[in-house]
Amino acid sequence: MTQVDVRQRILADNAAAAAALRGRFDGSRTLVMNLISSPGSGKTTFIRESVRRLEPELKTGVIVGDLATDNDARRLRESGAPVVQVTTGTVCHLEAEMVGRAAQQLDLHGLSVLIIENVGNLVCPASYDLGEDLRIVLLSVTEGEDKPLKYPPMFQSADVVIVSKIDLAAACGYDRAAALANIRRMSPRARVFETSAKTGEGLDAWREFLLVQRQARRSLDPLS
Ligand SMILES: Nc1nc2c(ncn2[C@@H]2O[C@H](COP(=O)(O)OP(=O)(O)OP(=O)(O)O)[C@@H](O)[C@H]2O)c(=O)[nH]1
Ligand SMILES: [Mg+2]
Repeated sequence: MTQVDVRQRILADNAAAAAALRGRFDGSRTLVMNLISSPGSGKTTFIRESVRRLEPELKTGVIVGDLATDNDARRLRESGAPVVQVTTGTVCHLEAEMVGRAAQQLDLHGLSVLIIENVGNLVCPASYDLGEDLRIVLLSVTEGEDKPLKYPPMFQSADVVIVSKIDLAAACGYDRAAALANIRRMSPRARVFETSAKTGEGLDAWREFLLVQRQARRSLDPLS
């Protein structure tokens, strides 16, 4: 087998595992999000603040992936949500099979929303479907406005782009118009939210969006 064959085989196996996982999520009617960004863009902080705003109306669980440590799981448990940490060792992304095993530790039927925090990386996670309903890509104002142009697969596959840390915009000379133009170009179908997990700016609009998404998820099901 060539390297290309091996990669295709791995992606095909992941696609099959993701399809099975999507079936489980459909069965429990859980709205599932896959959150992806560079290391340190603010995923864990954003999830913690999202959970605080969704509970108790929408019961939310979290699966969090990192190469090592359970630091993020410990931080997220402070929100009161059930959290499962996946440590990937040397693997730079989450795979559907890892998420499937982690999800066995959660009561999916009791969860309205499941947030998956992927490993901090703007490249590899783009190729791995996790059975999610929404792929959310975070871009913090400290990273540079050109990131959407440099990492096309990630931004092209985004359903939502979250611009994070906007409280730091002035301090780092963030060019908002340029960043939004680049996001629009690479993620034309994505909804965009400009947020700060420190000040709470933009998080009410994000919450409203999730309430609508959750309702749409439920109404697909004639039993709900
Ligand atoms: N000023 C400001 N700082 C933030 C905000 N969100 C996160 N931070 C800080 O940014 C740093 C990284 O935040 P995390 O939430 O750990 O980022 P992450 O993307 O989960 O990091 P990894 O999981 O390691 O990839 C921390 O020091 C946070 O306090 C924000 O909205 N504003
Ligand atoms: Mg994190």
